[in-house]
Amino acid sequence: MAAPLRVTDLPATTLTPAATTFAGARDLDGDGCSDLIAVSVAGVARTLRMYRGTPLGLSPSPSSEASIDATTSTPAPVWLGDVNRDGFDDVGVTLTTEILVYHGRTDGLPDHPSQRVVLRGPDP
Ligand SMILES: [Ca+2]
Ligand SMILES: [Ca+2]
Repeated sequence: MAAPLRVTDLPATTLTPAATTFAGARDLDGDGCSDLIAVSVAGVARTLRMYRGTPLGLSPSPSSEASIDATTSTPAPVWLGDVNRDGFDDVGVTLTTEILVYHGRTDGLPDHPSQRVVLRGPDP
């Protein structure tokens, strides 16, 4: 009987740059492989990055990225499904009171969000 495989025996894939929060697995670019999306925080900069899934596994380097115009300390990415029904999965970044929506496309992430959704409007 073979010895059980330990996690530390597996080759490691290190994401660069380091990510703070992440979400997987949907297909942002529509190539049939699920992708990883991650947010990194460096000083005042918040960046959303896509790490492409491939038949050989997850790429350790981002294939596309978008800056997040927010000062929230820990923006969190979330898959939204295909909100605009164009065949590409879409990504949201949750901030304190709003969600920024990035529509998927063959290039991966667009440079800027396509929509800003305020979670709570003014009281009636
Ligand atoms: Ca993909
Ligand atoms: Ca879509």
